[in-house]
Amino acid sequence: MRRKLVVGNWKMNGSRAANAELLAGLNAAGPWTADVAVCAPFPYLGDVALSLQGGRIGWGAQDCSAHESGAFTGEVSAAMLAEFGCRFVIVGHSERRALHGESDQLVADKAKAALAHKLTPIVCVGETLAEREAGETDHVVKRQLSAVIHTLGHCVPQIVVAYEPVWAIGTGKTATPEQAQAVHALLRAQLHAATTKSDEMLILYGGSMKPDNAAQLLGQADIDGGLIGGASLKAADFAAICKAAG
Ligand code: 3PY
Repeated sequence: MRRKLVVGNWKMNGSRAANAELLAGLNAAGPWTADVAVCAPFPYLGDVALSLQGGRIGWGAQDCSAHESGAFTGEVSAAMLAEFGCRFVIVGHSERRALHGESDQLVADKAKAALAHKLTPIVCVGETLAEREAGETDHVVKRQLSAVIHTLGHCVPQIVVAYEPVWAIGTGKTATPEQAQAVHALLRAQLHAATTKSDEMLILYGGSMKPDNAAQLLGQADIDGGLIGGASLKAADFAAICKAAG
């Protein structure tokens, strides 16, 4: 039985005051049966750690460098995130793939760097609308996950996968539970071919998951939780999704 995981992806939102209010709201709303975490922008990780330490909500970042240290202006290493108590780091979000040109191999290298510092990489995969309409969904997500599987080898069971159809991000559109389940089952089969532990691995759904569609999505056999964008910025909405996962 896989325990569900709900992770908030705050993206480039928030302020110290707004975050404090949001986290106070979440601390007051839990506990939930599901595991819960928030992934905050880098500068806020110290504040987030202070607000959440000793509690049941974990935290993480939204990206990390594939490098250990050195002349990489603007980059943040996995070792630095670990120093701030991060448990998770999102890698390969479609916004980074599209806006920062991140390749499948770079995403895989970031996942490897995260694991080297005992962080759990949440590896995002997903197709664009054009790819879906061209019937390429399976090929695209398998290609993205394949780079990670080949790079991580026997460490693959230590990652969390997130299926985030690009056409459902920031558009208000959501994959139907059946559409999402079909891709999750495909990803599970791919993991199964790579590791005997595929049944224990978490595959999250992301892309406009909200309180009113969470229960249906989370009720699917291979959907083990959510990576939540906009709805993670409101304590009541995020808490409702965490409750639906329980
Ligand atoms: C969204 O739901 O918009 C996301 O991108 C979650 O990562």
